[in-house]
Amino acid sequence: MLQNHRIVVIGTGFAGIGMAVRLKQAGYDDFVVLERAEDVGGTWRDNTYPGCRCDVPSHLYSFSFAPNPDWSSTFSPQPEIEAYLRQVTDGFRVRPHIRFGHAVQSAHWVDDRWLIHTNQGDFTAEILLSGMGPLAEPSYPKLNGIESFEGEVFHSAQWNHDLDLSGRKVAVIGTGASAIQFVPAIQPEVEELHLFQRTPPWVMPRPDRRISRLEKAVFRAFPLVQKAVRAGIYWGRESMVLGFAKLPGIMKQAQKVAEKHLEKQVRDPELRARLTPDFTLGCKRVLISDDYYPAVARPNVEVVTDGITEVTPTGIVTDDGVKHEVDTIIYGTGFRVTDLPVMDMLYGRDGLSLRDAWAEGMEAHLGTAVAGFPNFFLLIGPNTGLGHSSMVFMIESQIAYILDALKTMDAEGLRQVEVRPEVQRAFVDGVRSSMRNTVWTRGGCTSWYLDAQGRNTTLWPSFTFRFRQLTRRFDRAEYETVAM
Ligand code: N01
Repeated sequence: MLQNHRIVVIGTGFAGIGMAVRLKQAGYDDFVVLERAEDVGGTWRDNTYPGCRCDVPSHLYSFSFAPNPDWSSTFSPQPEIEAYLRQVTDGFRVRPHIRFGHAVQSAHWVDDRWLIHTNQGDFTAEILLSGMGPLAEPSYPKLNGIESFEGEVFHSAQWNHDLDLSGRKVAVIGTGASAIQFVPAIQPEVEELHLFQRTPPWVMPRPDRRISRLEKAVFRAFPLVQKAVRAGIYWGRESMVLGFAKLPGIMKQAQKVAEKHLEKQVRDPELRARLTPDFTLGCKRVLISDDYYPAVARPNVEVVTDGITEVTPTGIVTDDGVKHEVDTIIYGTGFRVTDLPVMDMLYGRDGLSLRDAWAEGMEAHLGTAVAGFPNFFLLIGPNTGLGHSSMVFMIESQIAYILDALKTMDAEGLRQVEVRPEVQRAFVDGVRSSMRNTVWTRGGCTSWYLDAQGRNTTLWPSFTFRFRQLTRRFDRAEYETVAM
C-alpha cells in the first residue's frame, strides 16, 4: 500500500532525530521518519565496541534545544549518548512518527513527488530529507584469501558480543579512532593481539574527568551555566584547532605535545619509531587517548607494520613473508564515507542518479542541496564534516536552513525548489579554494577525508560559525522554483 506524506526523513541518528524534533516544533505534523533498525541512534546505536566513547566533549556533543545536565564525564561513553538520543526521541514525542524496520531501497523523483521504496512498502513525499550519515556503512578492506579464513571475523561497527575474546589470538586491522578505543579494552583479555597498522596516527592526551554531583546539580538548577560552559568549549576548540589547521607550520608545533605523549608512554625506542607518524598532525583526524600507547606496549601485543599479502585459513601473511597465526580478525577499518550507499539509491530529475551527479566528486550547495534533485535536502552532506568540533552544531545549522526552505515554500506558494547548478558550483569552488594550503591537503597523508581522486569532499574547511551564518537564511534566488 502506498503511504503519502508531506515529508519523509530517512534515518534516526543525531541528524534524523534533530530534524524530526524541529519539524514537530515548527508545526509540520505530516511527516514520517524511516529507520532500517529497530531503535534510534544511528552510528551511536551501531557502534557498541568495548571502549566506545565520544572524543568531542559531551556538553558540545548534544542538541542546543536538549541540554543534558547528567553527562557522567567530559567525554561520554557510547551507552550514554545512545540513551540521550532515546530520551530526546521520547521527550519530544517523535517516536510515533518513526517507522522502524523500514530500510529504504531507492527514492525516485517521479511526477513532482518522491517515490520511496522500502522493504516494507512504498511511500510518497513532497519533500525528502536524508539523515543517513557518512558513518553508517562499514568499510571492509579487500584482502586476498579472506573467504578461506576459518576463524571469527567482524567489524568494529558490528561487534560480536557473543564471542568471548579471552584466550584468543586476535588480529586487529586498522589504527583509527575506533581501534584506538577498543584495543586498550580488549588487550587485557586476549592471549595475543596482532595490530596491523598501515599508518600510525597522531595521538594526543585525553583530558577526561568525571563530572561531579555538584556540577550536575548546578547545571540542572542553572541551565545558563551549562550554556556558558558549552560556549567556552566551543570557542576554545574552534580557534585552537581550526586556526592551526589553516597554518600547517603551526600544526607542527602542536605535534610536539603528541611526540611528548608518545615518548612518555612508550619506553621502547623501536616500538616508538613504529608508532611515530610521518605526516603533519591534523592531516587525518587527531586522536585522543591515554590508554592506547600503554596497551600496545604490553607484551601480548605486536604492532605489525608490513603490508598484508593474504589471509589463510589460520592467519595473516605479511609482505615480509611472516605468517601471523590468529583465530579472530577484527576490522577497525572505518566507513564508506566517500562511497556512500545513498549514491546508488537516489534518482532525481530525468532519472539522474546521485552517483552520476557526483561522478566528479560529492558536492552540494551548503552541503545540503544538490542540483538535479528537487525538494531534497541532505543532512551531513558533502563538505560539512569536522575534524575539530561537534557535528551536532553543523546538523543544527542545516536543520534551521531546511526549515527556512519549507517556510519559504509555504509562504510563497512554491511546489518545487531546486538549487541552481551555478550556485552550487560557486559554493563548491569556494570550499575547494579554502581547502588549499590547509593541513588536510598539504599534510602529506591519505585519509577518509579524501575521495579516490584525492579531493577533500568531506570536511568543512572554515569556522563552524561561518557555516551557521551561511545557512541562516534560505535564499529563494539561489533556487529554480515551480509555483503551486
Ligand atoms: O575508521 P578510520 P574509524 N589495510 O577510517 C585502516 C568517527 N569516530 O572507524 O590510516 C590496512 O578512521 C586505516 O589505515 P590508513 C571519527 O570521525 C568517532 O577508526 O588509511 N589498514 C585506518 O588506520 C573517525 O574518524 C569517534 O592507512 C586499513 C583504519 O583502518 C571515523 O569515525 C570514535 C585498510 C580506519 O580508520 C572513522 O573511524 C570512533 C586496509 N585495506 C570513530 N583499510 C568519536 O569518538 C583501512 N585501513 C566521536
